[in-house]
Amino acid sequence: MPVTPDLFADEPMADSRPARVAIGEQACVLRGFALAAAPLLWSDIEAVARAAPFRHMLTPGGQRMSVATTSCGEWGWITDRRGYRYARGDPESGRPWPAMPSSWMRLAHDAAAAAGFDGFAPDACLINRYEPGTRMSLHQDRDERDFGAPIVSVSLGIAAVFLFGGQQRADKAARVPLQHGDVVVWGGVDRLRFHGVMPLREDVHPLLGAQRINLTFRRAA
Ligand code: MD3
Ligand code: FE
Repeated sequence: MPVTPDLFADEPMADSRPARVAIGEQACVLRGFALAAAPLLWSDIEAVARAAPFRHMLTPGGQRMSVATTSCGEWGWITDRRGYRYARGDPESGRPWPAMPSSWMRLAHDAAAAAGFDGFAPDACLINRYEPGTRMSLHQDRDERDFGAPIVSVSLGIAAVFLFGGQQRADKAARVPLQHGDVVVWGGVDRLRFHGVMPLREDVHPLLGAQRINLTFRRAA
């Protein structure tokens, strides 16, 4: 068989609209939705991290998280020996979190709308940094006041395998590959499903290097 190099293996689909792939009744992947925005997102992330550096927070049980985190927006997600919660300021600096860029807010709003959730106005963006070997174990997101709002997640950098479980921790989890530029929206009946991320494989991304960054947009308060 002739070996034909696939010139377009890493290119977005030529089709103008990114594919919308349902992974639950009210959860879907918008493939490549953030691809065009990625270079600006990345330079904004670097600016946020200069003002509020990535850090490995402690779980309430005293374990250092392998994922490094920071936040922007009115509220930031934190954890320490006192518990998981949202805080108005960065506990490391005592200053407010950096503002959420308006282009990020628009992107999150438009992704939510494309998934059927109108009027999403996030007041928090948690920024997770994964290096090769880093994982996130199965958990639910329940620190937000109102579970009626969806959560929008943007994946950048090295690809990862997302674990999408059920309402109970023991429910079998589906494996969803997430690539640079993919956006996932969760809401309604899927809002409290258990989820996690498989250990990141060793790889180098042309824009971000040897890491994966995940932005999660939330309505915290
Ligand atoms: C699924 N982050 O920060 S995407 C988290 O890739 C988190 O960094 C992962 O889980 C990451 O809490 C996964 C975000 C996500 C957020 C909320 C969800 C996935 C969700 C709610 C229900 C189901
Ligand atoms: Fe989560």
